[in-house]
Amino acid sequence: MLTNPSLPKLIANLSKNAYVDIYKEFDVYNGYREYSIRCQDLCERYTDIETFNGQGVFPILNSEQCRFLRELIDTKDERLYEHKFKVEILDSVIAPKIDEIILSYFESEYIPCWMKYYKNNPEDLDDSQVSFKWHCDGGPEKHLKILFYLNSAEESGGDTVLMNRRTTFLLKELGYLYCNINNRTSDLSELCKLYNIPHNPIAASCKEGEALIFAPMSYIHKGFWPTKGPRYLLQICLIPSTLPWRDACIKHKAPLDQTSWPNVTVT
Ligand SMILES: O=C(O)CCC(=O)C(=O)O
Ligand SMILES: [Fe+2]
Repeated sequence: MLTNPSLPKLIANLSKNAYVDIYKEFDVYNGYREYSIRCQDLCERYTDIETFNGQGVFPILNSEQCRFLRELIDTKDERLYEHKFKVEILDSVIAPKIDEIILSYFESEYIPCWMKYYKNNPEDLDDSQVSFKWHCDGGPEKHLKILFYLNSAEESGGDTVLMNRRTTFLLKELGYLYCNINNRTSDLSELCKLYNIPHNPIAASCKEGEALIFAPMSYIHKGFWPTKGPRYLLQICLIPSTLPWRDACIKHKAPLDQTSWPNVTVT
């Protein structure tokens, strides 16, 4: 099992240009920057809500919807993998309020590329889980994650913690972000202190039915393993799309999935 790397090891493994390499890989070589501009050019919708700055918590689902989704996870319901059912669920969770926020962020249509259902139990705590250590996700610069909390952070003791854009940028420049995955740590306070980087973790502390929407390349974050009871979560990853998501999900097959968009996993 991995243990937290000590400060000297953390420093020795800083990887200065790693964030530039990620940008080059996805946005330049794989064409995501051009693609996102093309999606913007083709977009026929406009929202006049104030531009979403890349992170926020919004009340979206009611208790009935949360209970329904928790039961599907508990029973590992086979319907979760069925195309029609996936679209029905997406329809109910991508409510008009959230659609406007997403639209204002991408300035284009978007598609959910995958959705994951989680039930994390306190007793399954596993130190090697890399999402529970400080990181930014790898991918195209402009992508979004939505974490629907299907029960409250207070009830489970689990959470998602983020630091602001400035700290994230400084930790990219320092070479912590996108360093070797085994070198991630769940405590950055000492490293930040040493390099004069503001250490400002804030827990999202979502209530049941609230959604944390954030740009996972722009905000360093980590999950916090539940301590009191299971944490139920639905996580959806979004990228820009030339077509509205319903049309795209219906017309095109997803990579890695023989059936349909979006890929679904239950853990
Ligand atoms: O589980 C969480 O709260 C965060 C998950 C995460 O950061 C990830 O899956 O990349
Ligand atoms: Fe993440």
